[in-house]
Order: sequence, then structure tokens, then C-alpha cells
Amino acid sequence: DEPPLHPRVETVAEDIETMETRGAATIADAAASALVTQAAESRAETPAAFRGEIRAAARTLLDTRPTAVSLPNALRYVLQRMDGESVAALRASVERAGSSFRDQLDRAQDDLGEIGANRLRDGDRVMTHCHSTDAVACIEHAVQQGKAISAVVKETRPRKQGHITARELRELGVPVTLIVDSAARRSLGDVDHVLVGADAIAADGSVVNKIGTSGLAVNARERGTPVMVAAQTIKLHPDTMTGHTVDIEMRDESEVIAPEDRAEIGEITVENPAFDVTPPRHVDAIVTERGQFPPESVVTLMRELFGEGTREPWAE
Ligand code: RUB
Repeated sequence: DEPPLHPRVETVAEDIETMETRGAATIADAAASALVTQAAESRAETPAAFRGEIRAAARTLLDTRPTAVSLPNALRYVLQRMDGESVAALRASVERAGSSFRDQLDRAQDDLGEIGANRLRDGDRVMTHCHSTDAVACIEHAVQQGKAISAVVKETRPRKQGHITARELRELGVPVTLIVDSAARRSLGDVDHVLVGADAIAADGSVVNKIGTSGLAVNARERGTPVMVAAQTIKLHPDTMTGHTVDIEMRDESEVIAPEDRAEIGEITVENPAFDVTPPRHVDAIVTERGQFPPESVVTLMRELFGEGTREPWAE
């Protein structure tokens, strides 16, 4: 029997699954806060029962979406710091870990934004894909430094996260041109950078991000437009150091085609992969809160942060 979960854990899990809560950093933040709620409201009477509840909550959160590694990284951060001989001590440790994780997440994004902004010059035009809070942070800092930045924002089918980016950039005072995804190559000649976020970064420097990123990067390379990936170190995927590949989420076909249109076409297969993998040779720089890295060198940072491997603290 699974231990009782606080309703907020179920709600957060459902919001991640339905993409009400989306984007790698936001997902990590929500997951950490759900563990804190579970800890704060737990009625467990023994340390073992308490630990069981927190691990079960972590498994429920983990099962929502497979690609953004910030989710397991957030859960691992909190669970590895769960410590104590009593329920009260355990509770305090989870609350402390959850809140320090969330503080670090904010700080990392801010530091990353400052570092990324240094790559952007006054008057630069940036092309974005999907919606990444890490990428927006770079533009926000550049604007705060007094640089005039404009943006070409890709719509990002099928979920149109480009609309979120367009709104946020507009609110920063950045002039925005919205384009459909297939217009990207045509517009690449007019931009100085491609700037995207990441859901996961593998040990070889491959970047896993919203579907369409890899094609964009190939086109950018052909045009000589530099590709910059804004990704806090919680996007580094520890399992890839031991050869694991990153699981690419396949989403429902209803995001791509309405049931009535599909019925009219007849028997076809619809595929809806949510992410793709951009090889390191198409990426110029990965910007983290720890500095900028050529993709091939992130493995050094990963070794420093994770050692040679990781445990799975949510296992029963
Ligand atoms: C979001 C996406 C974003 C990364 C980085 O995909 O691909 O580029 O998650 O975002 P989805 P952030 O909309 O399917 O979750 O920089 O905010 O972590």
C-alpha cells in the first residue's frame, strides 16, 4: 500500500502532467515545494512512516513527465538531505532542503542571466524557441544593462509556448516579432543569436530541448548564427555519465490534430514527440550559473557536481 499523500502533491503532479505547470525550472520548483507541503502536513507517527511518505510523494511527482531532468534532480536534492531520528527532525530537514533548493534555483537563474547577458550586445536581435525562464533571464539582464535587444519568437507548435515568451519579452520592453516555426530559417539571416533553454544536458554536451530545437540549430550553423543554450546546472543529467540516454516524452496526438480532422483524413499515424536532441557540434555555448561552457566540456562540471553516478533516493 502506498502511504497517504497530501492532496497538494496530487495537484502539483497533475498540473505538471497536464502542463499547467511547465518548463524545466518551474517544474523543479513546484516539485520541491510539494515535498515541503507533504512534510509540513504529514500525520506520520514514526520516522519510517514519514520517510515512506516523502519517498512516495517523490515517486508520484517523478512519474509525471519523463524528459526534464530538473525534476529528478530537485527530488534528489531534497531526499538526500532528509535526515533525523524523529518525525520532527525529519520534517525540519525536508523543509530546510526544499526551501534552500528553491532559493538556489532563483539565485542560479539570476547569476546565469547575468552571465548570458554578457554575450548579447547593444542592438542584438535574438531568436527564441519555446519558453525558457533561463533564456528569458539572459535577455532580461541584457535589458537591465541598458542594451537594446529585439526578438524573433518562434511560435512553437503544437503548444505555442512562443506566446508566453512573446508576452514576457514584450513586458520587458523588447520589440517582438512572432513567426511560425517553419519561417525560422528565412529569419535566421536577420538575427545575431539563437537563444534556447534546455530540459536536459547530456554528458557529451548534447542538448535536449523542445522539439524543433535541433533543426533550428542545424539551420543556424549553416547561416553562421551562434546558438546559445541557457541552462542552470540542475539541467545536467547525471545518468548520462554512465551511458543512459534521455527519455523523450511522446505526447497525445490531440495536441497535433483535432479528432474530426483526423477522422476525415482516415487511417494515419500521428506522432508527437515533445523534445529532441541537439548534438554538441551545433551548440556554441552552454550558459550556466557557474559560467559559460563549450558543450564538450560540461562533463567536467558534471563530475564535479555529481561524482561518478547517482543513487535513487525515492526507491522504497
Ligand atoms: C519547455 C522547454 C524549455 C525548457 C527550459 O518544454 O522545452 O525550453 O524546459 O525551460 P515544455 P526553463 O513546455 O514541454 O515543458 O528555462 O524555464 O527551465
